[in-house]
Amino acid sequence: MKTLTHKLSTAAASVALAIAANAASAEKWDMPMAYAASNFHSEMGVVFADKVREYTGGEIDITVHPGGSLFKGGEIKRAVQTGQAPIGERFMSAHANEAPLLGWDNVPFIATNYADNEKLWAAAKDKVNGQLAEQNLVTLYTCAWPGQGFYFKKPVASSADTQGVKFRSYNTATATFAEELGMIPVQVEAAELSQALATGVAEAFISSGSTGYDRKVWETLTHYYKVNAWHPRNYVMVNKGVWDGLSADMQASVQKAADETGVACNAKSASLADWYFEQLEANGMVVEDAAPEFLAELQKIGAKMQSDWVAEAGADAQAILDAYNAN
Ligand code: PCA
Repeated sequence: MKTLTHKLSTAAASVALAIAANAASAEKWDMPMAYAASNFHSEMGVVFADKVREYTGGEIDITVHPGGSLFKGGEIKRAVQTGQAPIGERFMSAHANEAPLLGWDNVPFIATNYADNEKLWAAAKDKVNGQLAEQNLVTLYTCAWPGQGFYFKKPVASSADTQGVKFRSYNTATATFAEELGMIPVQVEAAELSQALATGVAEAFISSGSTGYDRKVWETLTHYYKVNAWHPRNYVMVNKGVWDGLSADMQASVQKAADETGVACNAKSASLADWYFEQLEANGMVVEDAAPEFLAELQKIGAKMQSDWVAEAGADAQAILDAYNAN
């Protein structure tokens, strides 16, 4: 006759077996992300992972690795394309050097608020996703950064004040912008930004209040000039082979999680934009609108960058702008 203990341990063993079987069938996905763990993009990555677990009944189990800890920002896209990581997140316009169309969200002064950025994405989405599909990537969701403005360590009223300044760029467009202002660009990942500023490798950059806050740039810099030149987007991408290997049901569950997270992430970005400026000010920085003379210079450079982008990215770029302007 079986003892109670024996019965209990048999029950425990079968539960353990069931869990093991489930775990064996669950897909474990490591998801490298480029920005700080406390950044809203990364926090939303965790929300996405939780939703995916829920909607797939635990069959896809995503572990988020923020801050470039698994793959550095600049390596994430290649890692996902080649299947070293099944899924990952990166700054889309960082890839405009390989495919100019991917700089759609980094053309100055086209979409200077969230609503227009959403409209621009609606116009760009199919073409951009088509381009990424050619690179073995499926886009799950995209999320906008707050508007981009300039950080300096002195007051700047026009390009007379920017000559020779060492400028941290994050892609080809920001490097061009800097050069047009007489600055010297050096490309640095957000994860290495504080160090680049502390060591004098860079002394200015363009970004959102978000990255200035994440990187505590008030330790080295003094001024932020609001420009809202553009709202660049991060995107969460999955390897196309991995995606095609999922059942239609699983794809739908993951896409549902992605759609919901994309909406929530953009809303969170918008709700934090002014809060970041308050934090910069609370830490001693001067935060103001760019002076009219400086802004006029930036707009002139922006117009040139827009025609350069269309020349480089071709008919698809023009079609995106036409669709955007038609709405
Ligand atoms: N922060 C990122 C990209 C855009 C932004 O606001 C960065 O500075 O790298």
